[in-house]
Amino acid sequence: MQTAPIPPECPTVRVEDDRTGLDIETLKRAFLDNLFYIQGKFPEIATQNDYYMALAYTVRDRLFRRWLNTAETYSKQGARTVCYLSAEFLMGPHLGNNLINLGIFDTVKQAMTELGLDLDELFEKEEEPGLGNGGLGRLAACYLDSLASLETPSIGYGIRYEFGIFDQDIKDGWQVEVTDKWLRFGNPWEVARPEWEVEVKFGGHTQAFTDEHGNYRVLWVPDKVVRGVPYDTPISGYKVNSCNTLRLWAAEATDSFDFDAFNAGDYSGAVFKKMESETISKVLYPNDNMTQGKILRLEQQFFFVSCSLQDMFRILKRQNIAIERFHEKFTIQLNDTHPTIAVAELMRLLMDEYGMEWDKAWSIVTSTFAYTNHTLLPEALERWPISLFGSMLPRHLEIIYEINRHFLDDIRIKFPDDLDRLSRMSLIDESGERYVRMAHLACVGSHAINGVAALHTKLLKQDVLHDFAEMYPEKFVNVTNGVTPRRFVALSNPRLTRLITSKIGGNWIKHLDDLRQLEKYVDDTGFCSEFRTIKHEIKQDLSNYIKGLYDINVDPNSLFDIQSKRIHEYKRQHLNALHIVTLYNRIKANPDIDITPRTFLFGGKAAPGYYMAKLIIKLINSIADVVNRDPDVRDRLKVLFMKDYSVKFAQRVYPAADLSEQISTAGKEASGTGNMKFAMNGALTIGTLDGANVEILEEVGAENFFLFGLTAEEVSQKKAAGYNPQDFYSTDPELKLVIDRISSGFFSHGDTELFKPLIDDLMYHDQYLLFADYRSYIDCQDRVGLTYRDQDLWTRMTLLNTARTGKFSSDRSIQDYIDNIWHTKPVSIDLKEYVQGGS
Ligand code: 4GP
Repeated sequence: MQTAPIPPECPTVRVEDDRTGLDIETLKRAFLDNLFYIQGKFPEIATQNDYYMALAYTVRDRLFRRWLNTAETYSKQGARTVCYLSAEFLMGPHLGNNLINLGIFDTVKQAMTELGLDLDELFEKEEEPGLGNGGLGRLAACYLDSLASLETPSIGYGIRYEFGIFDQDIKDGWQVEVTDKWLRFGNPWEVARPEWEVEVKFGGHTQAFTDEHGNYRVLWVPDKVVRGVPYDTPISGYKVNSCNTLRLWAAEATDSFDFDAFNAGDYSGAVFKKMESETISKVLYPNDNMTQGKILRLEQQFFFVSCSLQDMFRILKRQNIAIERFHEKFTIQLNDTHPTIAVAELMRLLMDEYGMEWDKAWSIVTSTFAYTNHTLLPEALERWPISLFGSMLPRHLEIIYEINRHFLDDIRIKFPDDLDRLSRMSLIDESGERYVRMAHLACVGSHAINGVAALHTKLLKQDVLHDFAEMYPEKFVNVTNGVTPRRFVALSNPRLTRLITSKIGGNWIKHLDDLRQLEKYVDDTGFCSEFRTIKHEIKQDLSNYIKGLYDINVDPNSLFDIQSKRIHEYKRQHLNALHIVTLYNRIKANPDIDITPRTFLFGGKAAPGYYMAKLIIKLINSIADVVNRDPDVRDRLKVLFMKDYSVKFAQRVYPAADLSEQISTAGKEASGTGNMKFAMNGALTIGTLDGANVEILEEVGAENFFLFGLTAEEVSQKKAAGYNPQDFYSTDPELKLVIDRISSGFFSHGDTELFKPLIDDLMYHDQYLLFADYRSYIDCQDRVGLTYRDQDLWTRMTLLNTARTGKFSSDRSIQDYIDNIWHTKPVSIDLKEYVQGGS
């Protein structure tokens, strides 16, 4: 690559110490400098937002040196790189996390204090980039943190949605969606790189021709071209110099104005074209574990995939690496099927743009991709109607047909005369209207396929991808999810972090297995009492916060029973609600009953089009209205739906929990990651044998876990045998009373219609087996209540939970991906001085 020569008269420019220094005085000076020169303010007239921005730039400066060093080193070494393709990255606020990773949290806090500012207040000012829905997007963010911390060259590729996940308001108990304008005050963490923009084609038709060597070639003549502009965000690693990149693509019109139309007086026509192109990256689809099948969604997927692959070719070129070595340079992880069109797009680029023949291209493609499945729910399996697909991506449809032709031949050879199998496995669903099956394309085009917890991978092989497991047993691996202890312990829970570090040193933040050393303090009453005191203080903080937001008193001495995650029937927030009503009924029957005081906290968003999920929110709020006001309850029960759950808010919630509700129907939750965050922070889990709960139980020990409910196998058997929820309703008087109370309008001002859809669904279908698990759940909750009364025992159990969650660090997950799928090597980065110009 050509670099511009530096004129000889140019003076030597050192990268200033004020932009790199980590001591308190330098940080203060740099902060005031940024306030003045970037925000254009001095302290007397600066707002809290100005201060936040000035601090963000101060921290960003410190990252830049590491970022450029890292890029330069990777580039020089041509290092093998993980490309993590994901339609979602739910990053959470950057500031605190970067302070932790740079090891300057305490210094910066002190610097701010000396300037009369409160770091926690500045944190509150950060608009978090909510570019994801839930588990899948947050996992991608944890993985970027671990990739950098493990010094692994990597790029996260995704979409820079202008509007991320909606803000949630609650009005009259119902969820109301509000547009998320996260970019309103600017984003100090990103850098636009318009010089690396690419063009993405859509629609049109294809033309076959013979090239000058007599080879059959195909030309795609699109009818629309959109530009993708990359925005880069530095991703720091924990106490290493590595700083990787998250590259998000924004869509822009090729010419922001159609001047012909403009000159002809058609101003709005000219602007329309621009608007239409930019729609592609406008908004995140707000569904979790569900597809909506909208044309714009497929456009988004193809848009960011094509941009990212073209970017990889640019990198290859710059590093002088032959196209034939694409798969040696890059390993691409497909985060669910959302980026799966990459299989066809890489084929197209290799063949149509670089003239490679089919077999060679196919071998590169299948050596490059690996696919992670995140859900077993049928409504989440992506398939696109052929007609829609073909009109948007005509060349890709041809390529998919050709992949399918080869694939069906392979099946015929391995399983002769099995027509059923052919139609089950085909990339094209031909049972009615014809569809492209994206999961099948992902399986065929990848060399590795993984589920996200042991049980999930087993069920994938048994059910959803059974045929593929028979066809390609060697492709299947399990990689159990993990979460980053930097954000979810060190940053979220500084008190616990200090206590642990005072006993076992600070290495555990990087090597989470070291937490095992805490086990030796389990009989140390001094330590246990500190552990307990800390939990109490954090609960007090959350109570104060809640009081400020909702004007509700919650007692930090009560058991904090928390369920925070997306609202979904399979996650069974309504089972939790049935438990609350059960306790309430017991109090109504006997107001003097001796029960353990509890605070029930819920958090989570419902997809805007998911009626049942929204009704569950309304039900929780309606129960809260009655229970919180009833004098018979005497504050022994408190129920609160915390609105607008976000990463920022989650960081307050995990450390304050006593009990973590992980109560999905067995066989439905692929893994869960909230379950891990709660357990690390010393909450006990009440849960089914589902997803990663199984492994959490294995690690922490059955005696430190509240297990209930049917197993995945029992669930299937029950359904196969003809499950009738009314058998449970009519034989369990407590259940009957709960359902009758809700149906009678007791929680809805006498309105018997409001919750009817929910109740009828439970009475006549109960797809997620709430009634079948009700008794076991209630009995288990009774054990929880009793155990909580023995605070010594409870603390011992929570301590052992924290001590035994080392396995659930995302560092372990990433190491598994590296060892079993990516085969990358760490590249350590030496920090060097930047001196430019001069002689
Ligand atoms: C989620 C799964 O529901 C959750 O169990 C898992 O922990 C998470 O992915 C990360 O693997 N799936 C989705 C989705 O978010 O949209 O399919």
